[in-house]
Order: sequence, then structure tokens, then C-alpha cells
Amino acid sequence: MNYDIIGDVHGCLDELLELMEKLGYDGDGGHGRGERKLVFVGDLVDRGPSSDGVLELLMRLREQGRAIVLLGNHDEKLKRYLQGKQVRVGHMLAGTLAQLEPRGKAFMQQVCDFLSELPYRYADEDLLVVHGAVYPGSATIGSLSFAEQSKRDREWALYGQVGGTDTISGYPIRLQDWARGYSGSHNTIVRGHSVVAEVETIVSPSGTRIYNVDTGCSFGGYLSALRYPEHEVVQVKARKVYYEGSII
Ligand SMILES: [Mn+2]
Repeated sequence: MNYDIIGDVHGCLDELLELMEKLGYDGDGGHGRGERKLVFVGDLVDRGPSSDGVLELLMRLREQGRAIVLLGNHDEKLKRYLQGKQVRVGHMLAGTLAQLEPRGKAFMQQVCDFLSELPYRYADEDLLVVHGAVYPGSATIGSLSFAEQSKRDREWALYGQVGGTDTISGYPIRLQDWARGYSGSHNTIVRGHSVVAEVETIVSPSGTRIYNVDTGCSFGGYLSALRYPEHEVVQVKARKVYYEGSII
């Protein structure tokens, strides 16, 4: 299978539709040039102007088997809120809820069901996609119990590798050591989660190419896709700066 793997959308519906068109998809996620599939690294919601529109589109594409959608940390938080769990509603989540609530209760329930079904990783023979990072234990195995391994895989996939707190901003420091030391069998890993100015590639000692495709669309950057196995980047520029402030 050939893929087009799209970075953090964060409610930027106009840019997503433009990017899909540029990649050769119609509005239903169909592709004119044979077998290709859309993959989303997650973080569909928050910051941008149309989290509801992005969710509506991706619920439809996934239902039709036209897209693989992974859970990001922002989606996870919305999911937990909709499931009635204890969640601190900051201004980002509040903004997203203000977009979703006018759509009505049935829509909110549909979103809750959709998010509850999303996996946190996608793996093909050579390709691995997660939102944040790959826990090294998944590559090396060893002493952890299955339950403990799964928990760490999930946490790293959602939140990345976190290395303490930045004393100035108060936000967690995101590390890339996992990528530089990756020794698993996949030849390509694609992830988002940490905003970079340009699509970034790290090549691990074992030759795995690890891409970061989160080019900060909601901050006025780009929405980026990696075409696989071509390893080409396709981008559209954000129409405006939708959100200013910390990139977390
Ligand atoms: Mn994100």
C-alpha cells in the first residue's frame, strides 16, 4: 500500500482540503492514481477554526475505509472529556467545545464514539506511524511485562519522550533521543506532535528514517504530508495565524 501521511491538523479544515486536493484526492478521500491511502498522525482538534469540520470529514473518510486516523494527545483529552472523565478544561479545549456544541448532542456522541475507537499506532511491514514517539522497549523488548510495555508504548505514542520541565516556560521538554537511538526493524517512522519549521528527518544508527511532519499549521506554518514510499513532502501554507503562544 502507498500512503500520504498528514501531520497535526488542529482544526485547519481549509488547509486540509487544499492539501488533499494537491495530493490527488477528491473530497471523499478517493484517489485517481490507484491504491493510496491517507494516514493522519493525530491532533485533529484544538487551536484551529474548524475542529468540528475536520472531525466530520475524518469520521466520514474513516467510515468509508479511506483514511487511517491515529489519536493525538489533544484528541485524547477531548475524548476523555466527552467520556465524562475528569479533565481540566483549558482555553484550547474550551474553544474546541464551543465549535462542537452547536452541532448538537448526537454529533458530540458520534465524536466521542469515533475518538474512542482510534488506535495510537499504525504499522505496516516497513512503516510505523505514531503521534509522538516510539518507546525504545518496543524495539528491543526484554524485561517489562506485557501490560507495562503496552502502557509505555501508549504514553510515548501520545505524548512523546518527555524529559522534565523547562524552567522558563513551565512546559515539558520534548526529547529526540528515542529517534537517534532507534534500533527497530521499520525502515520509516512518521510522527508529528512537536512543531518544526521544516519537515525534519532523523536517520537512526540502524538506518531508519524518522520524519516529523508537524509543521505548525495552526501557528501560521504549513500543513505537511509525507508521500510514502516516495519520501516526498507535499505542503500547503496556513491561510493565517490561528493561534499564538506556546507550541505545546
Ligand atoms: Mn499537535
